[in-house]
Amino acid sequence: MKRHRTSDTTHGTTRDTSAASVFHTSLLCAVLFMPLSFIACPGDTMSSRQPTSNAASETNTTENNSSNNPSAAVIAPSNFDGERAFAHVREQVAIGARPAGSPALARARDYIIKQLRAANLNVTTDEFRQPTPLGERTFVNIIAELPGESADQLVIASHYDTKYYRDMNFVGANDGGSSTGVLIELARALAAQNRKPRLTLKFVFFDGEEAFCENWDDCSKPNQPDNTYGSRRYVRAAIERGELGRIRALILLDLVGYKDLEFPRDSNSTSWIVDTIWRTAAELKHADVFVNSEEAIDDDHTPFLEAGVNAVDIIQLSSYPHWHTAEDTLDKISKRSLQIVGDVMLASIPRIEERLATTRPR
Ligand code: 1BN
Ligand code: ZN
Repeated sequence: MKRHRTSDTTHGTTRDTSAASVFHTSLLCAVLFMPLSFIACPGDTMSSRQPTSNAASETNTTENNSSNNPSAAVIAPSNFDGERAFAHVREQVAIGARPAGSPALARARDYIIKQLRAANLNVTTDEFRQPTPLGERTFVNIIAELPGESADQLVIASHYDTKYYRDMNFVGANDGGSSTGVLIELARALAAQNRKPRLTLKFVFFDGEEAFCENWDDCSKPNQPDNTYGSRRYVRAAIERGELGRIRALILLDLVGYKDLEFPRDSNSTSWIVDTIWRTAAELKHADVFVNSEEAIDDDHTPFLEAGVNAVDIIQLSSYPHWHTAEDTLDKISKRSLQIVGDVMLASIPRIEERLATTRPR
């Protein structure tokens, strides 16, 4: 595994975010002032944080297509609720350690599926067996679908397993829990919006991201890594169905809830997607979180990249001091961090869809 840091930044100040109530006010205002959508709604933190120069700066870049659709440059109010996301993380952590194949992971799965169905999403599971260094194991990916104007897919994903340790109670509040909580809430928020997505959104909860052996590659063999079991299965199944070309991009979330949130750019990820997300984060005044240092990360996006699919990993690894320790517990997670990630994702997804919908698939 290759990782390096090239620069550091400082952390920003805290800010109150009560997104749900803001969203209701914003929605009412947005409806009333729809024809005058450049007017910021009172109390609408998203609109009031939106610089008026966004449209101009976006149309001047090569990697966006907002010149075809000027409204794509406008960031809609966020209906992502960090409190709900945090409650999902708490429920996952309360289940305890959730390694692949365990009864605890089956309970976590039941919880996730129940939440997704309550959000009116079509939910399916894909169960499969694979050899592992500990013998053959059963894995189950969870897939929720929000149909779009096109059958082409944008996959938004997290792993929901936690790393297996023989002698450690590893509950993975940040590593497994945080991204699962954000993804459940993102799915709810997007399904609750009136807008039909341009692309079909697949919310995928990968099983078996974690290695069974101590380190990521300790027990990997050629063509048989001891990690990324669920994501490799997802890509393999799409290839076998002749549907790989339908997967236009993957947005992967991993370790997204730390109180001192800071994401480097992953240099393995598709650069225009990284640029789109980082620029959107800066417009939302989160440049202190989405920083300009670089790391090269191997994760569930790797099988997608290897298959030629655009992919990005939003991950805080080297600056998370509790990674793969018994201290990766709920007290390390903040609602505000979950809110930031949710807000940036909700604002970035339409821009990524826009670019994909107006460019030719492979
Ligand atoms: C992420 C969270 N990963 C494991 N848990 C993947 C990874 C492993 C990334 C080792 C870098 C190094
Ligand atoms: Zn891990």
